[in-house]
Formats: sequence, C-alpha cells, structure tokens
Amino acid sequence: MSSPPVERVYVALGSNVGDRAAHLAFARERLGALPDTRLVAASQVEETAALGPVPQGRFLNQMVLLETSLPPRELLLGLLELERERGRDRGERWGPRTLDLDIVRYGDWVVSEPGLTVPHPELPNRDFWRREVAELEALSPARA
Ligand code: PH2
Ligand code: MG
Ligand code: MG
Repeated sequence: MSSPPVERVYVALGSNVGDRAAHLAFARERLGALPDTRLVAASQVEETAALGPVPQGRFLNQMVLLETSLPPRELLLGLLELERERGRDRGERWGPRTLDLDIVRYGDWVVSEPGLTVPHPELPNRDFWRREVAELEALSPARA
C-alpha cells in the first residue's frame, strides 16, 4: 500500500494577548504532535507592530515548517482546535488574539475555499512572514 504524500507546509504563529511567548511555545509543541505531522524547523520569534485597522498591542510572530500528510482542511481543523485550547475569542475580525495559526503555504498547492485560501493572501503584504519563510528555506532547503 502506498503512503500518502508528505507536503512541506509553512504555518504562521501570532499572539498579542496574554503570555505571548507561552502561546507560541504551546503551538510549536502541539503542532509537532499532530497526527502524521513533524515539526521540521522554527524561525526566530519577532515582535511586530499590529497591522490592519484595529488598534491593538504588539504581536509576537513566528513561522514554522511542518512536514505533514494531513490534507489542508484537516490540518486547518487541527489549527483551529489548538487556537480554541488557548482560549481564542473569534469576536472581532483582525482583532487581538491569544493564538492565531495560519497556513501560509501548503507545498505548491493552490486552494480557494470558504475559510481556506492557500497561499495565504496576506503573504505579499507581510515583510516579516516573507523574511521568516526565507529563513526556514535556508535552514531546511527543499529537495529537488
Ligand atoms: N495578524 C492579524 C492582524 N494584524 N499584525 C501583526 N503584526 N501580526 C499578525 O500576525 C497580525 C497582525 C490578523 O491575523
Ligand atoms: Mg492571521
Ligand atoms: Mg487566522
């Protein structure tokens, strides 16, 4: 029997409420423990000014590289569950959050479905995401 393909997936971590570093540490640990998933590398943690229309506190942001055979929708459900466990309140769009986990790239896949757009549409607008992805590509180059 053939095994499902493993994809390289970039997931962005963000937090600007509560113990931000602890929320990111929780995410790194639990992402690596998702089924059929391995955490390959993590970028530096960066403190960033909040982007967008809502005035709010500064974020800690970080990117991780996963290898996973979970399909994108299943991975997304796993991310949403981790956000919930960290008490994420989904009240205000782009509002403050304990933990935000976004699929930024899923291999070379292009997905456009309700609640799931890959690559993430904000990737071109976020210098820190592009810097973090480049850092991870250097740490763990994709095999040809
Ligand atoms: N996420 C947002 C809105 N604004 N700003 C920064 N600096 N970092 C984020 O991760 C972020 C944001 C919505 O997801
Ligand atoms: Mg986000
Ligand atoms: Mg999100």
